[in-house]
Amino acid sequence: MSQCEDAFGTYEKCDFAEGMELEKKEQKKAPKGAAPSHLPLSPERAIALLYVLLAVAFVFFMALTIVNLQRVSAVWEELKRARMHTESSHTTAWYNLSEVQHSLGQQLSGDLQVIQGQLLRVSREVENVWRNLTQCRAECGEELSDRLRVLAAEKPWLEVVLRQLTEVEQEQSRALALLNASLEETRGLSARFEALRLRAGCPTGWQEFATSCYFFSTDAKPWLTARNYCTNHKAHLVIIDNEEENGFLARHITDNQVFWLGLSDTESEGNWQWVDRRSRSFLSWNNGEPNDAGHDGEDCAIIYSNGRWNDIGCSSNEAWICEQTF
Ligand code: MFB
Ligand code: CA
Ligand code: CA
Repeated sequence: MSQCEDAFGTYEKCDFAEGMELEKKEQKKAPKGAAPSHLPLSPERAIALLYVLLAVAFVFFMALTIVNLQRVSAVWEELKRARMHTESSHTTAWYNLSEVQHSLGQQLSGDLQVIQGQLLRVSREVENVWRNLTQCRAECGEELSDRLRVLAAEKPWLEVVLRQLTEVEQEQSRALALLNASLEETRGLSARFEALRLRAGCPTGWQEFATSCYFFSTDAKPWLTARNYCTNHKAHLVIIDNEEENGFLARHITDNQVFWLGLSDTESEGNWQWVDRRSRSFLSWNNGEPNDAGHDGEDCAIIYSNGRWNDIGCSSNEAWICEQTF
């Protein structure tokens, strides 16, 4: 029987030993440390790997623990800071609260004193008023009864005055009615006068055009004298408002005639003004005029037969035109 055979001829035990024997032979052949061909790792190696894994795990665990410890200590620090901050803010808040309480207490006590003072003043005033009322009741009562006595005595006189006032009021209404009537009559009279005047037209020797009457003088005077003549005849030196009026006047002037206009710049050189001091847009100056010619200047306006105007010295003797507007 071979080494490997047992009594029953099985090869079981022998197989293992044989395997081991084979293994050892293999082992001897294989390089040092290499795993047996049919096992993944040798037990030594597996243990070593285990140890290494354990070590790595331990190191990792330690690293994690350290990191967590650091975080915990950081959080702890933060908590400590927060607690300190909270405590300091509580202290501050508590201090502020006590300050506010103190100032409110002072303010309230101050206000209380003021209100007490005002209440005292009001109560004194009420007392005075009450005293005056009581006193007045006595005096006013007497005064009122005196006044009533006086009024009773004056009543007849007041009734007379009242009657007179009523009569005066009636008189006033009658006077008003008369005034209205006379106003109406005056209106009627002025309308009739107007109609008469329209029918009568312009005064004798005056020319009518549009809504005016015009007087063309036959003699010659300085500008101021001519102006006064027109004023004395309820008129004014002619004022020309438009081309039609200017043309009407020119048609009543012969070639060698000129007439004063109610236009001058005596007051302010270059500012030509009509005698009614109202500004107008219509102008009919001759070419190059007004030129204020000569040593003494020219401040009064004349009109030629062609309807053109010129400025000449106001002291010159010229004919003039008066205008009466109705
Ligand atoms: C001038 C005129 C002036 C005098 C002079 C005789 O015109 O501007 O007012 O009338 O003539 C050229
Ligand atoms: Ca002038
Ligand atoms: Ca001139």
